[in-house]
Amino acid sequence: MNFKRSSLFLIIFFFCLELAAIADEGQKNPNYSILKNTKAPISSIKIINIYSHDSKAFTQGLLYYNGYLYESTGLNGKSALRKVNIKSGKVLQEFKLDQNYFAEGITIHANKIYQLTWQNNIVFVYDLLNFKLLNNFSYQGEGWGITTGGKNLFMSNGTAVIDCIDPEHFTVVRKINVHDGNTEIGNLNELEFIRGEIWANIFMENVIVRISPQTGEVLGWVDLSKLYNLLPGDCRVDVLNGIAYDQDRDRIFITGKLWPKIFEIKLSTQDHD
Ligand SMILES: [Ca+2]
Repeated sequence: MNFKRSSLFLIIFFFCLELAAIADEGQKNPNYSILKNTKAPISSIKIINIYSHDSKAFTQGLLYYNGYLYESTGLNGKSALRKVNIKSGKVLQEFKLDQNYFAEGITIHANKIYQLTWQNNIVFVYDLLNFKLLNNFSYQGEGWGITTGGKNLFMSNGTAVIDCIDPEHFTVVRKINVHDGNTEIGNLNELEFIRGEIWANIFMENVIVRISPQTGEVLGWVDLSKLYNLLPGDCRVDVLNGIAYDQDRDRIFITGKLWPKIFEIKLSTQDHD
């Protein structure tokens, strides 16, 4: 009994050490290794505004729609769909999921909200206005991020493949293999469709990759490592996760899991108008 207990303790101890090492590596070494080898342009960022964000929100999906942010939070028992006031960070409307579900990315298409789940293989479809559950579809594999290109949806599952999805039946129309030159880019997480490109943050890294929806080719990188310096030192934060885009005012919002802030940013080396 004692042996079993001490073995268990040792396993937990080393697991925690490993987690701490990973987190520490992420903080100390913000320059993702691909950035040393890529031929695609690397942008840094300018901070335009800083807003409050619920530091208990384990953000898995973020989007902007008609003046509000919509957010999906994960973890079993804490998963929810939220409508949020940008300036105050206050939650204006919320639907809590059953504890069996771990929510992931969200997108809005045709006045409906699509919310992925991580390993439940199910996407929930809600009415945009009242968050009433309208429908659901099942899919193969894990659900990570989702966004809309207008006609079709784009969905990530943690690999280097983004599925292009027909929103009517939630079936895969085609697959997009994401690559930077000859290097496959995996761990694609939260997504946003921005100026005709798919932007994805990379799980456990402080970078966003800009992807051609047509070819999967990497068009550029955004280095977001400076955001960590702007988070309060005493708060417990998890990884960067969450990109939202206001097309009307060309505003980009970034946050992370348990981050107390949402940042409005611009690229400091704009390669477009
Ligand atoms: Ca998003």
